[in-house]
Amino acid sequence: MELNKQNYKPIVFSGVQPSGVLHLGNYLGALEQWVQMQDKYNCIFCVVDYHAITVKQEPKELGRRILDVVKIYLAAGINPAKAVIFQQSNITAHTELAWILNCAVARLADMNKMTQFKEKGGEKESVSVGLYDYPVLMAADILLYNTDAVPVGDDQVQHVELARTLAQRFNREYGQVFKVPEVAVRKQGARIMGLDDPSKKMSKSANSAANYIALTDAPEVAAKKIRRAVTDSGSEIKYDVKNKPAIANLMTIYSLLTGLGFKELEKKYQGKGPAYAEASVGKYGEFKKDLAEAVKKFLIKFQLKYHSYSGDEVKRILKDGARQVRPVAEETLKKVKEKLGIN
Ligand code: AQP
Repeated sequence: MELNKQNYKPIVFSGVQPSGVLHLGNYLGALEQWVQMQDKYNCIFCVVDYHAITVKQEPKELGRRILDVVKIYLAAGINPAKAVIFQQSNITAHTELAWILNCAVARLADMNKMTQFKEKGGEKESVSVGLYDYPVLMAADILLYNTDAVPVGDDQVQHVELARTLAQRFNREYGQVFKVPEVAVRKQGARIMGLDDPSKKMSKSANSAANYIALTDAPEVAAKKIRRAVTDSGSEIKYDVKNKPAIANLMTIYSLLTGLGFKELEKKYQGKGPAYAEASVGKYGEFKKDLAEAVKKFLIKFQLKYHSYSGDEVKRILKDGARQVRPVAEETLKKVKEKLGIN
């Protein structure tokens, strides 16, 4: 795709950190939505490597992971002929604008409200300043491209709201430059929970691999994770987030992978639990077995595509993506600098 050369379509921007193995939560919460959007919008999808280095990364691993994230985008169905894919650190305007926003409009009072920082870094002794500041870099990522909508999972909504606040504040205090973006969150799948603990989101940086289904997990390993996933008391398949959070989470995954609605799933598994609900063996057994199969089927197809891309192909895509987005980013940065009197 050639950005901005076609008839005008609203601009969609989003990204993923190459900070670990991407999981089903990333796919169902973000990537699947991106794929659906690429026909209707001018889509820009970034590999946000500067975000990944807010926590320590192994340099050799990081280089490989950047390419792996692109392969995941492609396997998910992002088509470089329709959407731009690029690497954040290839466009220097991101860090320049982040610094400007830090100084001109971001305030400690804004940053101290960010719940993800409290969850990820708040308790640790050695936490980078970057981790604290990364929502401002994310705001810069979004605002550089005159973004209309940012499709993200639930955990990123607060950060997109910060981007809106910073854009509005800049426009008010220095003059109109930024478009104020909307957040786009899926009704279902916006927060896939951990398989080992349904009170916490599925996360790349979880302590145990039992928390997530990595998109690169061997299908049989993934099936085993589903079979061993934590469930709730009782044996009824019912979508009830409050009283049956683990089953509701598994039903969400099942529904999104197969297209079956919650009511259909409830009906399908009605009366299929064991006679003695307390017995742990076989509890929710049939439901889990079928879900494990659905996950396996999804991964086999996904990974077939994932392994079909070469490193050189991915590098070409990133290079071409950077070529397309650079002029847009530089133009926005120029306007910002003019407003500040530093151009
Ligand atoms: N559990 C989830 N359910 C739904 N969506 C999710 N996302 C992340 N976890 C879930 C969405 O995936 C996109 C990319 O995420 P990211 O790379 O920015 O990382 P993150 O949001 O910090 O979450 P991760 O992937 O689990 O990483 P860690 O462990 O580092 O926190 C985003 O749109 C995100 O909302």
